[in-house]
Amino acid sequence: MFSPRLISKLHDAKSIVAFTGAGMSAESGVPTFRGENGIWKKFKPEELANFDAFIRNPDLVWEWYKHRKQIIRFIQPNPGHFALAEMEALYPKFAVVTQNVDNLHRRAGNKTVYELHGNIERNYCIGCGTYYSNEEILKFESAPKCTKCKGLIRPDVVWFGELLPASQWFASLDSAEHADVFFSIGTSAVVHPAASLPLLARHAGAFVVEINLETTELSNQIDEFIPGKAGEILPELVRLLKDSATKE
Ligand code: BJW
Ligand code: ZN
Repeated sequence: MFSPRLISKLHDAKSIVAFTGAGMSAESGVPTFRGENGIWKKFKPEELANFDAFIRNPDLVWEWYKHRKQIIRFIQPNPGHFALAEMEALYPKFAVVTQNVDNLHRRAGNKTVYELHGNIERNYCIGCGTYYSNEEILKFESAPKCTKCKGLIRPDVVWFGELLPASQWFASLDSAEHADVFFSIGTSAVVHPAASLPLLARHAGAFVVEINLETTELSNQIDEFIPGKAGEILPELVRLLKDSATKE
């Protein structure tokens, strides 16, 4: 499953980046966005994942996020997440750069996690910026309002047309530019600017590996494509790395 070239690159590597998308959490039971089982088969992204849609129909957007928040509350990290947490301990520099908003990488134990599209467990008032936890607002049937200024409360996620959080973006850029091996895992790599990171890393010298159930636009522009489930491939890879470390 793993080429000798990849194993040798991982053996020599000092700095690793795992860039993840919705496919990373699919085996935990979080629906992906696109494709056959994608959540956007049922809802159009332009109706829900942008600020204008929220202002036009806050209750509909709230209903959609409430549904997803409730899914995320009751799921667990999968073996792929735990494998990335184990991998972090094997390298001097290791960063998870995630497009996911589900917080599963931190829950699995990864310490350096950059969240490019926010975090669905946080919410803030669009009027005064006060933060609210899910516990405080999940009881509401319709879009919750701020207790201080009556402004609408939105999830702290990045919608289309919005800028990515600057600190997370620049830290991700920096880690991509300095990565020896860069994994792109479970993402269709169509949403920019996040999707530019794998090729940016490659141009900066990283060995770029994609793990996905199916090929993407990225697949023929990188060093190695590994077909299959992240939750199966990553634990196998970590087992191999640990075995080779103990034999040295
Ligand atoms: C498995 C698996 C298993 C399944 N194992 N694999 C042209 C060029 C550049 C940019 C643009 C452009 N036109 C428009 C834009 C801007 C836009 C954009 O990129 N649009 C494209 C769709 C064209 N980008 C933006 O608007 C961004 N902001 C921005 O650019 O700011 C500058 C700006 C300012 C003002 C005006 C214009 C620009 C913001 C993007 C925000 C994205 N937000 C979302 C929603 C987050 C909140 C929420 O969760 O509700 O983020 S959209 C959605 O897509 C979500 C995801 O993070 C993101 C990426 O999806 P991902 O993770 O790749 O999931 P899928 O479902 O697509 O793929 C899953 C993959 O997993 C598949 O490949 C499966 O095969 C695989 N898989 N099971 C391994 N077990
Ligand atoms: Zn407020």
